[in-house]
Amino acid sequence: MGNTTVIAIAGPSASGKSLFASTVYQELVAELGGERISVLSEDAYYRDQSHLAIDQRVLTNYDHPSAFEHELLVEHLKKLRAGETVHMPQYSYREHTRVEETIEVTPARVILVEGILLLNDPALREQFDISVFMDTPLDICLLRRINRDIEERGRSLTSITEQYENYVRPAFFNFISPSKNYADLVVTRGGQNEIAIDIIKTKIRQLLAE
Ligand code: UZR
Ligand code: MG
Repeated sequence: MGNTTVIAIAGPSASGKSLFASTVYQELVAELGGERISVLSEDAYYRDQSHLAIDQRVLTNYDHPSAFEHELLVEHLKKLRAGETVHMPQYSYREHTRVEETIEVTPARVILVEGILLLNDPALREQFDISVFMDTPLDICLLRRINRDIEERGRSLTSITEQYENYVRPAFFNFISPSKNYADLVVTRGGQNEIAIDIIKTKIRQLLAE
């Protein structure tokens, strides 16, 4: 598709998607410079909820496709392909809404996008040239999620286990796991799979050399 290659990295919550994407990105930037690669995160496209009170915001099911403004992500990918700069929203997990500031993302030869429900949406799938799925075992994801959400997202153990049973686990079986069928590449273990990271880096180097 055109002169832009979009690589999607999908998979369950806390499976290592962000780590995988940022490792690929940072290692390639150190090697080749940053102008020809950009990274987008599906989480940044959680819908704005600033019109709701905070005790209302926590009631949202963040693991359901409707929680994301996928239309905006599709629009941004199309603009980037057309050579336009976009302003990616920024999301606060503590406030459960977007913050005022946005991040400028410039068009690039290779765009990495990471998020839980990317491969579930047909309109988004059309935008992806290469799709990767992090097939990290669910128990490992849960352990990582407990540590991360306490340390980085200001959660209590009770809120994590409640969310997990009510939303995260069902979403895995209903939406995330079936979307694995759309992946070109399935990565075991997640963000620390060095061979998989190397394969994607090799592919990107090849694209940039064309
Ligand atoms: P990753 N999420 C929150 O906990 N709060 C929010 O305001 C928005 C999202 C969680 C969301 C999902 N779920 O499982 C996870 N819940 O962020 C996706 N409940 O992010 O892929 O980095 O784990
Ligand atoms: Mg993440």
